[in-house]
Amino acid sequence: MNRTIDIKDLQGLIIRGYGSMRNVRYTMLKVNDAAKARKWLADILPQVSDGEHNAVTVALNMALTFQGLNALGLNEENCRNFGREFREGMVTPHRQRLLADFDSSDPQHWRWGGFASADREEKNIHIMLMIFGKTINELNEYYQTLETTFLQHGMSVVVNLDGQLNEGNREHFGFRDGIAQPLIKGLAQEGSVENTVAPGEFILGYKNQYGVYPETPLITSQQGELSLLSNDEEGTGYKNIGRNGTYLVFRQMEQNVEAFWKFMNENSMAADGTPDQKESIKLASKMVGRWPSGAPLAVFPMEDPGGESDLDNFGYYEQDREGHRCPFGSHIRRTNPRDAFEENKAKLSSKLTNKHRILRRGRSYGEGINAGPENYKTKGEVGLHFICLNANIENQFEFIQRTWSNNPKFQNLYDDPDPVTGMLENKDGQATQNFTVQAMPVNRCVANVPQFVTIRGGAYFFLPSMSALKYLTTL
Ligand code: N7H
Repeated sequence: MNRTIDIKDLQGLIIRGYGSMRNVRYTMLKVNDAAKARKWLADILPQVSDGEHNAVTVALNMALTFQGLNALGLNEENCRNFGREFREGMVTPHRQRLLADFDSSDPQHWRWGGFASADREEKNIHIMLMIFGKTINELNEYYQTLETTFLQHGMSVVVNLDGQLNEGNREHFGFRDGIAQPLIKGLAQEGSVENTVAPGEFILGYKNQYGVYPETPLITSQQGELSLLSNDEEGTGYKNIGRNGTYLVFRQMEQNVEAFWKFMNENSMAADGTPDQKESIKLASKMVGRWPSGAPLAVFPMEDPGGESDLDNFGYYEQDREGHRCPFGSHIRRTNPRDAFEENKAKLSSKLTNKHRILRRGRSYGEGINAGPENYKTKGEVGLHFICLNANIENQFEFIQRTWSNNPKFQNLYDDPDPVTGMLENKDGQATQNFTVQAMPVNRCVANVPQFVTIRGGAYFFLPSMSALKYLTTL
């Protein structure tokens, strides 16, 4: 039996995306004085939003990198007990290959978190503050009060990244986002059994989809006020600093909206070369798997019903086993194949895919223009501050990115990586990257899909529980 989820000990971000607070600032901090930083953390702790209280005007959550734990004073042995991907970070040569961060997405060019940050001490990121505000003024005001205190406590800002939820929750290509999320078993969330996932997939210290506890960091070398932490569920006798916390993946992904819609327009013209907006939107929606309104193609195959749709209670097995509605290679079908994964029956498919789910908490950055086939010139750079939460970065985020999105052979396809997040900029040799639309009597192959998204920064973080944050102040 799983223990009841201790909502009060979770940081709020695990439970909610703070949708009513439209503005966000991600403040990446470097700790220059451990003792002062711990004092600051102790002072600020009452302001951190937990899972129980839903803040209204401003909210604060925080996460740490591996270097950050060390900089706050967690000793080498205890730091070594954290998950390997987190310890190594997002930018080892191995991980660069695994995530396919090449060419303009190469961590060499990243603005933050890349190879340069690993080498240059002043660019090391230790703590990320996630500051949410209902209005931009409320956010700025709250930020000012925080800034005054963290600067006084020996911390410096490496980078500030602002973001927001665009109107209608549309990401910059023009599609309603943030709809599909797994529901956590044991929380009062209503939804289908297929979409309800064991808490241990998203929160450390609870059983996961395999019925076991996910690998969790333990305090094996005595330090700090250990009574603040609970015992390891598996009975090792050590304290579990991971319990009620999780890992957080952050990727700054620039979106080339002009390239996206120009490609859709060029590949949807009528035989005589005249543009066809409707077909352009249809092709883009086939690539995403939902229409701009958010309505899923698996349920609305012919046209966008319009409005705003948050429909998420659907599968592919019964109504779309052949991919004629929502193509196998579309972004949402391959990042969550739901009940139709490979040749498995529905129940088994759901069981397998639920071992690779993520909680998405990202937000857009740059000015939104509500893009479409005739409106694709953005005012400056735009993109997604992609954030996801998972208990095991390798089995969840990295698995989705590598095995499902980057894989051109996904679900018996041939040269088809994820059109949104899997395309390479420079494909080797003669090979092309395509997008296949399954159809009767023949499939349509849309050839030479370019890369629409470029990685500009990123890092792996640990999102501690409220009690683990408190423990860190006692080191
Ligand atoms: Fe994706 N997009 O605008 O095309 N994503 N995504 N994503 N994504 C989703 O269902 C987008 C990225 C997932 O359960 C929607 O809420 C863009 C990464 C998953 O059915 C749209 C970027 C990863 C889902 C987009 C981006 C994922 C999902 C539909 C980057 C993981 C849920 C709205 C710039 C490695 C699938 C919705 C499900 C949905 C877009 C990144 C994963 C519109 C533009 C890096 C699991």
